[in-house]
Amino acid sequence: MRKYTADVGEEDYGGNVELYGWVHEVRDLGGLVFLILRDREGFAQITLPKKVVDRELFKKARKIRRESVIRVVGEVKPEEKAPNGFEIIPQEIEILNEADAPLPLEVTEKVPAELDTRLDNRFMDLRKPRIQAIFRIRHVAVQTIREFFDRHGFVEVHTPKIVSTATEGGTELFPITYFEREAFLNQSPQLYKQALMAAGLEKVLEIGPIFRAEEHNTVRHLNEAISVDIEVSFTDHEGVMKYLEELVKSIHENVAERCERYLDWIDARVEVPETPFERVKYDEAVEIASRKGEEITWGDDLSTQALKFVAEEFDGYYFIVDWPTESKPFYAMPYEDEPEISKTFDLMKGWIEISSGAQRIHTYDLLVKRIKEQGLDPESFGFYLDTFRYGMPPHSGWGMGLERLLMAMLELPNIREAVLFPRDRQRLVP
Ligand code: ATP
Ligand code: AMO
Repeated sequence: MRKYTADVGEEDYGGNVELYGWVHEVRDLGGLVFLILRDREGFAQITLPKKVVDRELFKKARKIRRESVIRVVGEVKPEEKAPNGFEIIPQEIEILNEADAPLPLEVTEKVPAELDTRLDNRFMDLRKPRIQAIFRIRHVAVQTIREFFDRHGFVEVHTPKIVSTATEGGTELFPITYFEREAFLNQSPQLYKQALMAAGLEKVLEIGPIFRAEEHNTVRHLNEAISVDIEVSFTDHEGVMKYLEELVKSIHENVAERCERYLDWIDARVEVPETPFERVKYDEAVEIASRKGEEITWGDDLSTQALKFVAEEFDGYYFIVDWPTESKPFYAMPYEDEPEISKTFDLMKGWIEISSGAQRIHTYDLLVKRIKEQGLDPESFGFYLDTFRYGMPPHSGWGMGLERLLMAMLELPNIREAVLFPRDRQRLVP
């Protein structure tokens, strides 16, 4: 019977199983050869005592090169000294594809490798259980996001990634050639998800790529990331913050529950955060950071150092709310009675921003005014502005970097660890 290594158990003792995988290790002790077979779910020891197994099979096994792909059929026997308490005495070993030698990267991790070397040989790097685990967990996180919003009546959408305008001030755009015209890779589905509020979809979810021409090389910036975006009509920023904190909690719960094996592989423990998350006002954050010696001009974005000072005061996830209107994009809604402050929030874990969002301006005149105040040209927002003229409901939303969340939840030292094939300032291949 075909099985994954992790599914072989006591019920198989004495019977035959069929396994497919890679040759992780070959240990030749003369009269005894061990092959360690690795598949998607773990390891199995294939034991070949010279006196017991077929002679040809024994000769074949000791010559198999590491990382070759094999199929094994054999009898399962309990064996205390083997990885999962069992070994397989093979009747058949079929080499489906022999690997070349030497290997470009050591999958057994007996030799440590730099991140760059690992990423250059990412397909090999991903064979390591503790690396692959991140993507098994990522899958569960994405499933949870879909389940969560489906349960809450959201419609999952896909908006264009080739666009004509910027949406987020601050970060740069990647220009592309679109036939005779210049176009850009989208930085955020912002304008489209708002347009869908005018379209009457009311609650939308998008999980898709965002592209940002960040020049700098940091552990938390990618040039291509996956953003989880929502937009919701007839609610304010508090309304969408509730979705955000309940979602983050739900992702932690599901990962803790469904990913035990993968968490073991990376030696991580996931603690489910309690909701509601603490709300810290921007003014309070400024006060904390100033007290600790960081110079801040009211109205500016918080520097990395300022955020590090603030992070010392808060455990786990917390929101920084009520940012100065001038520090946020043009679409953020100012408070009616205090327009220099906006109905905005960033979700933080430590000093890293996980998500940001806001209640949006939904009236045409105020939006045009804010676009101009930010030094932008309303002309270039034609299609977007039209959606505000013929019945735009009040609405709010946020965007969350999926890799940022994984980085926070799994305490990854570098955001690149959460991406299969990361794009950064230096890296375009593989
Ligand atoms: P966003 O998604 O809004 O870009 P972010 O977490 O990437 O969120 P930034 O606005 O890019 O945040 O940067 C947050 C803070 O970190 C800013 O104060 C910025 O000056 C600082 N920062 C940006 N790049 C670097 C860098 N390479 N090294 C140190 N600090 C940086
Ligand atoms: P913002 O620009 O803050 O907001 O982006 C939202 C979230 O996306 C993630 N993110 C990144 N992750 C990795 N590398 C990057 N270079 C990168 N840039 C952003 C972060 C960030 O919190 N339109 C608004 C969202 C909204 O208001 O709905 C926006 O794009 O996790």
